[in-house]
Amino acid sequence: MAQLGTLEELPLEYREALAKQSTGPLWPMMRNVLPHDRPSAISKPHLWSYEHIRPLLLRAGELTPVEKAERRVLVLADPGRGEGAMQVTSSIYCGLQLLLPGEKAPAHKHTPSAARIIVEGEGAYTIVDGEKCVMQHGDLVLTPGGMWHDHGHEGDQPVIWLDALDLPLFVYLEGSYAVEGEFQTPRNRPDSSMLEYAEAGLVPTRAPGSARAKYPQLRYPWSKTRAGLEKLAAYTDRGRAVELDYVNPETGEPCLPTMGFTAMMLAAGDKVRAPVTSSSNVFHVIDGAGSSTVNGKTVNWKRGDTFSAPVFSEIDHQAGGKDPAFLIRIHDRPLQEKIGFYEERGRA
Ligand code: 1HN
Repeated sequence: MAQLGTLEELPLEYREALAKQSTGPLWPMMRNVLPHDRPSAISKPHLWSYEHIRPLLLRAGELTPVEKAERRVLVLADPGRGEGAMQVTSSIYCGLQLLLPGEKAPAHKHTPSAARIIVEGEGAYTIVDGEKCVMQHGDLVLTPGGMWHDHGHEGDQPVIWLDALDLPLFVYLEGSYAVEGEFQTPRNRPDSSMLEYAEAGLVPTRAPGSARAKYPQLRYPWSKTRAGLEKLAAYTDRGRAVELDYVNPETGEPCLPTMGFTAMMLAAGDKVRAPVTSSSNVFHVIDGAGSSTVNGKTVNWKRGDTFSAPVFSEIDHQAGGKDPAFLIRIHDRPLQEKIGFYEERGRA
């Protein structure tokens, strides 16, 4: 590659004249935005330990009533971006949210899309445009952009879940805002994962020309996901992760426009070498324990933990010795595919 000229090589008086016209030379900056062969990630891989964060979140429950927080969340901040970073990777925001028994978090809707993965506790629910989704351990519950959502808790122990949003993308686009509303009255029926989409491969019959809902399924119960992984694992070679993508059951498309969710199972003791992907990844541990090496840095993880891998990371996983491990991988492959860019590379 040609060695490009530097800023310092240019006469000061010329640089000042350029700045005065709000212009600048491309060539000294070009390699910063177009590095050779692969991007240089800003994000740093990191593990957020549930064991360590849980007591801090419960303390937030004592310090700040939900009325003063609207959403009582501890944000997972990418160490590559420093304190206060409202993102885990380039495009993904995550936070751990606490709702105490009897509490309600008021309705709002916003431009970014969100999904929640339930970490702990029973009895909470989210109402999404009138559909009441109960929240059980490992469930994925969607609140797509533009849809009203409020949370409530009818149980007797704290409930904690992981929020994932495409917020950084909307902030980047200067497109992020919310509208506040009233608590919703739920329709008196189970959510569609228990009715219309209770069985894979079957969808409700429809009259010709009648419209399909844009987001027909808002809750993906973990019990079904886990059963699906276990069945597939029985016929999957060792050394490969068993992975199932969360999709819109009517279209087969990713369940949200920009964020992808992939359930993973690692067989007990299995070592898995993941392909290098252009998507960034956030891994949340639903069950089991193990370790992963991301770009040479090893993290030991267990149930409730969350860890990140920037774009183009080299990732190896190993499940603990006696039980399989189950994780949900949050990524931005759907966004990257929409802009014609998603890429996977083999490993040496
Ligand atoms: C949001 O709406 C929720 O509805 C949680 O629970 C976290 C973080 C940033 C922006 C909106 C929720 C959020 C959020």
